[in-house]
Order: sequence, then C-alpha cells, then structure tokens
Amino acid sequence: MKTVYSDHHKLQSVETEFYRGKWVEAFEIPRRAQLVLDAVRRADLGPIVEPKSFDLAPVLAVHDPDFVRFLENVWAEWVAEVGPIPAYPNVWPPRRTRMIPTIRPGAELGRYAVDMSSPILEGTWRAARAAVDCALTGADFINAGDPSAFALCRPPGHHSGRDYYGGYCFLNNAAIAAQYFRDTGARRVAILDVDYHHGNGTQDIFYDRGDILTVSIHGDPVQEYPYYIGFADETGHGAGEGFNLNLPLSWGTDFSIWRTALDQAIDRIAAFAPDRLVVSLGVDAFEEDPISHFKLKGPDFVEIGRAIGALKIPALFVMEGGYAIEAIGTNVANVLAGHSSARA
Ligand code: FKS
Ligand code: ZN
Repeated sequence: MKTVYSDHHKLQSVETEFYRGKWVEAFEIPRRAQLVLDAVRRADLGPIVEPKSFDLAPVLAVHDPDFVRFLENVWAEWVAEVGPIPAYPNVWPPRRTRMIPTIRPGAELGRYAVDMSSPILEGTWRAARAAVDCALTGADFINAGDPSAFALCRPPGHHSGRDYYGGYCFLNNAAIAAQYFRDTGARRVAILDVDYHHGNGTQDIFYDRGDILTVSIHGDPVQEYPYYIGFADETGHGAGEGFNLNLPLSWGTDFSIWRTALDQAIDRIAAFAPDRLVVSLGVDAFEEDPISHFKLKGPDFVEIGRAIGALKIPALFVMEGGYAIEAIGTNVANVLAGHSSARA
C-alpha cells in the first residue's frame, strides 16, 4: 500500500489551542503526522510518495467558491488589518441573519468558522491544499488499480462542510476524494468514518445524495464534539434518504460494543455495493486519547483494518484525528496492516 505524504502540513502549526475556557498546549500538532509517517516506514507497509499538484476543480466540486476564496485570501487581509498573528474569529452571525458580505477579515472569519480550533496562519492554505493533493493522489493510485492507498493528510478534513471550517479542519479531504472518485468513473462511493468525532462536514456535504453513502461511528453528540449533529435519526434527505448512517456511542465504549457498530457499518456498506471506499481514519477512539472517551486498545485497530479489508472494495484511507502521541503511529499502522492482511 502506498502512503502519500507532504511536508507542507508543517505550515499548520500552533503552540496552543482554546480548550475548556483556557489556552492549553495544542493537540493537533505537526508531530502527529511525523509519528504516523515513522510508523508506516517501520511497519514496512509500502512506498512513501509525494503528492502530485491538482488544480482547484476537485476542491470546488465540493466546497463553496466564496468559502474557498476566503480560505485563500483571508490571511493577507488579516495581516494588513491586525498583523501576522494567528487569525481567530471573535464574532459569529446570529441565527436568521442575512449573510451579507463584509469588508473586514474578522467578520469573515466568524461567517465561515464554526469554532475556535482552526486558526488561519500564513501557511494554512498551502497546508490544506497539500492535504487535498495527498488524498487525490491516493485516489489516482486506486483508480490505477491499487487495492488500497493511505493519504497521510494533515490538516484533517471531516468537520469541514461546503462553506464552513472548524475542528482543526479546513478542506474536507475525504469528501473531495469521494467526489473525485465519482467524477472519474465510480458509480457509487461509500465513506466510512471511524474517527472518534462525528464527520459532520462529510455528512452535510452528501446529505441529499444517494450516490455517496456516508457512515460514521462516533461519540454521541449529546455529550461530544461536534455536538448538534451526528444523531442516529439523521438518515439523509430527498434522494439521499437512507444514505447516511450514524452510529453514535456513549463515553466509555469499549471494543466489544464498538465492534458491533462496525459490523452494522460494514453490512450497510456491503449492501450499497460501492465501487470505491473512502475511510476517514482517525485513531482517537484509542483508550489513552487525551480528548476522547472510548476504550479501544492497540490490537483492536488491526481488527478494524481486517474487517474493512474483508469488504474487498478498493479503499482510500484518509488521515483524520488521533492525539495520543505515543501510540498514534502504531494505531494507524495497525489499521493499514490489518487491511493489507485481509486483502492479501
Ligand atoms: C471539545 C473540544 C473539541 C475540537 C475537537 C476536534 C476533533 C478533530 C478530529 C479531526 F479528525 F478532525 F482531527 N475540540 N471537548 O479528531 O475529529
Ligand atoms: Zn476526531
């Protein structure tokens, strides 16, 4: 299995984040990707390659053009007005607001950001573009016949919607890859999101579509980020009715329960019979994750990979979350090794 990795992710780097009312040491840091890369190398999973550069068309096939322009340009506007410091919103539009454009970067940050966890920096746009390039390059390997590929994306993507960003995410790498699969010949694409947090952006982007099935196993939104969305009764809308499956689980969930949800997810995907599978691969369901509350252990991740591999559907793994620094590499490599062993 090829791993697609770009050093550009390092351009998205902050020391601190706002968490429970305080500025604390940041969880989503460049070292995460470095450790995953090291583990992939150590596990001898296959070649590590640089992404190709794609134009914006696949991004614009998923995201709103004004939002994309905002991500590209807001840093320069913010620097001109505020200075070269991380750009955070501190104002948000109320409900039922007419979304009239402003000429102030601070107001535009609030228009598009859903929380304060994704500061925009000088290199954010380049880092986010490079992550998309990793996902699309991985998709091309699969289109060329590889049974699987790993896009080591950072920053992650699954909280980002058509016209919003947050939760460490800017562009939705997995959604962009899924749409790209559709646009390069796949008739049906499934997205399986095993990150601890609900893939709200991904769900939202495809909510009214029957050609892209979205399935997510995650912390129950009554108690867990991203809150408000990710409930079991969200099943899709219009042509998308029946093509979104949420499997929310409570804090404290261990692998025996998580595994039952995975079996349901896999049965649904098998019934859908997609040509391609995109896996939003977060490993924050791990028992020692500092911001999460599930109880999965290292070897459980091998089994997750194996169960997904048993589907025998060409699979693109797209990196999302995971914050237990000591274990993130092993946990990711375990999923990929499990997948390769089942496909072999
Ligand atoms: C609430 C704190 C919430 C933001 C959590 C973001 C999780 C991000 C992620 C991703 F895959 F996108 F990286 N802070 N107690 O792991 O889902
Ligand atoms: Zn997560």
